[in-house]
Amino acid sequence: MTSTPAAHDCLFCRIVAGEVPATVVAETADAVAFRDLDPRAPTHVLVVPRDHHADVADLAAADPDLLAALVLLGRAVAEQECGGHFRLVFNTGAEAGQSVFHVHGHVVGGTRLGWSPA
Ligand code: DGP
Repeated sequence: MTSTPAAHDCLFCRIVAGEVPATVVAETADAVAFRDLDPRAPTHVLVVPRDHHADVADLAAADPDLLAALVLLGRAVAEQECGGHFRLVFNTGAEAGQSVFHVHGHVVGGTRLGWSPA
C-alpha cells in the first residue's frame, strides 16, 4: 500500500518523508536505513520500505521484490558497519514485540551474537 504519512499517522512513514528526524545511514529509491533509537548492539539499524506495509508477511504477499530489496539494503549496511555479518529480525505482531506497524527489519551486528528465540 502506498499512501501519505497523514493517512496513516505512521511514525516510519513520517521518518521516510523527513517529517521526523532520524539518523539515516543508507537509502535507495525504495527503502531507507536509519539507526534505531534504542540500540541493542553496536550496529542496530532499521531497514524500512518507503511504501507502507504493516508487517513483513504483508510485504511478502504484496511485493516480494521490495522485501528482497530490504534484505539487500540490510546487507549493504552490514558491509559498511560490521564486516557483512548481521542478524535481520522482523518482529511480526504485537505479541512478538512489534510496536511500529510499518514493516521494518532490525539489522543487528558488530558483536558476537548469541541465540535465544525470545
Ligand atoms: P519493533 O519493536 O520491532 O516494532 O521495533 C521498533 C523499533 O523502532 C524499536 O527498536 C525502537 C525504534 N523506534 C521507535 N521510535 C523510533 C523513532 O522515533 N526513531 C527511531 N530512529 N527509532 C525508533
